[in-house]
Amino acid sequence: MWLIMKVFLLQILVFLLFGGGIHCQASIRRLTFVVKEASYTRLCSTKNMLTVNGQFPGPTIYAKKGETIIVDVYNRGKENLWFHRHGVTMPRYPWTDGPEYITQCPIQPGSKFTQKIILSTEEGTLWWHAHSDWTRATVHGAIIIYPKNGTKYPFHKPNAEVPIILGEWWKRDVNEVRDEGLATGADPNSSDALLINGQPGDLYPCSKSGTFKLTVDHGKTYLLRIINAALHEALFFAIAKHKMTVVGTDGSYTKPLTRDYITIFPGQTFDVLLEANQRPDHYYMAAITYSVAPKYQDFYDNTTTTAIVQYRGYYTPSSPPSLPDLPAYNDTDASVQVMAGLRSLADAEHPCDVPLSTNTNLFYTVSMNSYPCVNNSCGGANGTRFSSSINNISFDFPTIDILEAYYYNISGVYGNNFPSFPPLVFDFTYDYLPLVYQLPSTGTEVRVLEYNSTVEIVLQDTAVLAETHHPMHLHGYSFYVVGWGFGNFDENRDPLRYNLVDPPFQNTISVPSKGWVAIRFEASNPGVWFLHCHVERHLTWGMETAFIVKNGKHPEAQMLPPPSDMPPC
Ligand SMILES: *[C@@H]1O[C@H](CO)[C@@H](O)[C@H](O)[C@H]1NC(C)=O
Ligand SMILES: *[C@@H]1O[C@H](CO)[C@@H](O)[C@H](O)[C@H]1NC(C)=O
Ligand SMILES: *[C@@H]1O[C@H](CO)[C@@H](O)[C@H](O)[C@H]1NC(C)=O
Ligand SMILES: *[C@@H]1O[C@H](CO)[C@@H](O)[C@H](O)[C@H]1NC(C)=O
Ligand SMILES: *[C@@H]1O[C@H](CO)[C@@H](O)[C@H](O)[C@H]1NC(C)=O
Ligand SMILES: *[C@@H]1O[C@H](CO)[C@@H](O)[C@H](O)[C@H]1NC(C)=O
Ligand SMILES: *[C@@H]1O[C@H](CO)[C@@H](O)[C@H](O)[C@H]1NC(C)=O
Ligand SMILES: *[C@@H]1O[C@H](CO)[C@@H](O)[C@H](O)[C@H]1NC(C)=O
Ligand SMILES: *[C@@H]1O[C@H](CO)[C@@H](O)[C@H](O)[C@H]1NC(C)=O
Ligand SMILES: [Cu+2]
Repeated sequence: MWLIMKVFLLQILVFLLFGGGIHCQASIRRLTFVVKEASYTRLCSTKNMLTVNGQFPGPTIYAKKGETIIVDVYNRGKENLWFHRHGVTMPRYPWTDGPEYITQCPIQPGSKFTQKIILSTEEGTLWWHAHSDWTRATVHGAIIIYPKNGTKYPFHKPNAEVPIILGEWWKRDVNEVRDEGLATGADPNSSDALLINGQPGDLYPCSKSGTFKLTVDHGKTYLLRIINAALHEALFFAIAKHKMTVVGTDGSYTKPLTRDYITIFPGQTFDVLLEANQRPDHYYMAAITYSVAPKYQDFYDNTTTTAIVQYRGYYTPSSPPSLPDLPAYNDTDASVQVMAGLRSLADAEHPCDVPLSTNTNLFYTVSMNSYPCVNNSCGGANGTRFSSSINNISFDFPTIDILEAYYYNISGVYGNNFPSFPPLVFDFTYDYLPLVYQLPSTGTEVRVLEYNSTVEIVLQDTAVLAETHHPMHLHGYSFYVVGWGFGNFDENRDPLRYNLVDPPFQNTISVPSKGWVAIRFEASNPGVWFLHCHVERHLTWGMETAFIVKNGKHPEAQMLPPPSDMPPC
């Protein structure tokens, strides 16, 4: 009786000290992110740009599996701001997930907002980035999630760990580049450089002194935590004379996969082991764009970014260091080689819970589109204006976020009729589609999912206007990638070849150019969750929608209440 009393009193004390919901957690880590302009020089020119705490790339967040971290965000910039922790599923708490007008209204200049990072099953590498305009070009950083105390990596502990953040650099302000594209209807200018850890590297003017260097000891193993934070470009990445072994992706472990190069699409992360087992020397690691350079869209960044892997010791380094062999920029077969080999670990400690059957089957086409312009006067394909869509709907952002509209029953903000099937069925990947298919409709439509429904989404690229790859990212969930292929999805034949044993568990998957992917998840995280292409200009043009996942019956299957400091709309 006494003991029960004491426990009860202790619980009251804990409640008073830490508030409800946070039980017995000794200390919650709190970080401060001050968003402000800072001046940076690259490629012989200087510009002001938004940063977090004046750092570029931004600060790395270190955490352990299952931890909750609180970030106080101060917006000292001139623009509205949103923050997203890419790949953190935020169980039952979509409130601070981040995408503009989907889960919250902006953090206005001069204001402060507290964001929770609620980690649950994620382990490995994820990242955070701004989710507004194109500011994520400079406002991003790594999230590194270590195993819990008492558990280990499912591979030999590396001697050191290194974030490798890939990005893009424009000499101009990125939002000016975006605005110019929107004004003319054209493809916005491609970046002036690709970056490794914020630096273009030796092959660009005025860049040699800043080149990122990784110093290694012969015989040791390094865990590279590679993030593609580029706005638009899918990247081939390799290290001269060294192989890489992929052991994780998107915050989830994989069976080891050894490759000469990897393809990493915008939004994805790869954990890769590098063995320093070559002759002591200097070697380049390098990244180039993978682009199918579709008709009408020949803008892509064709430059090469490099960093140096430098062995410690006494030797005469080769000059210049050797460059790795990378596939041709347009080698689509090469672009799917990692995806083709990726398997989740699927062992006792890291089980694979792929739904073996599904009760909600969705088929979403992802397309490039165009709007006509008077006298063909726009800068896009054939004088039109570029657009893009999912199931022929180009998404229109509301002015009140969908989550609050849903939670507070505000009508007229969104519709819940997002089609589960394209309105028109045709040979999606045929080269000579009628021009009338290029015009999309517009709308703010979402799809409502019952709590705990088992969902399959087949994402199908089309050749409407122009085929290309689309790295699709889902918020609130990781999903199992059960199948993919080129051409049109065949509902009779293709499901027979699904991997329902050890499919990879990802949050961003690239729909191959003129191909499809099938993903599965169980809708057990109630809330409003964004689905979008992570090629930033495609997002700007409308390639997105959202899911509303309903509450379950049980209180533990329901959304938590909003924080008291939600930014006003
Ligand atoms: C985990 O281990 C670290 C260092 O070994 C220690 O500081 C920390 O208190 C431990 N955390 C828990 C929850 O046991
Ligand atoms: C885009 O590129 C064109 C051609 O190089 C140039 O004239 C224009 O100023 C650029 N615009 C921006 C915003 O960088
Ligand atoms: C890269 O593109 C630019 C302009 O689009 C072109 O002038 C240049 O020749 C290209 N470089 C390579 C190596 O293909
Ligand atoms: C790749 O581009 C080269 C020229 O840059 C072209 O000759 C080749 O046909 C292209 N390959 C594919 C698969 O499109
Ligand atoms: C379109 O072209 C016609 C014929 O050249 C011209 O008369 C008309 O003013 C143009 N319209 C616009 C909006 O530029
Ligand atoms: C471009 O416009 C011309 C003339 O209107 C038309 O013949 C051609 O098919 C169009 N091509 C595309 C891909 O829109
Ligand atoms: C919204 O409507 C639902 C059912 O119509 C109701 O249960 C809920 O209490 C309403 N919420 C608010 C905040 O009005
Ligand atoms: C998309 O919607 C527009 C407008 O309703 C329609 O004209 C067009 O044919 C549709 N295209 C496809 C491929 O469904
Ligand atoms: C949801 O599904 C899981 C596993 O499939 C099950 O354990 C759980 O009881 C279900 N919850 C509800 C509320 O149906
Ligand atoms: Cu896309």
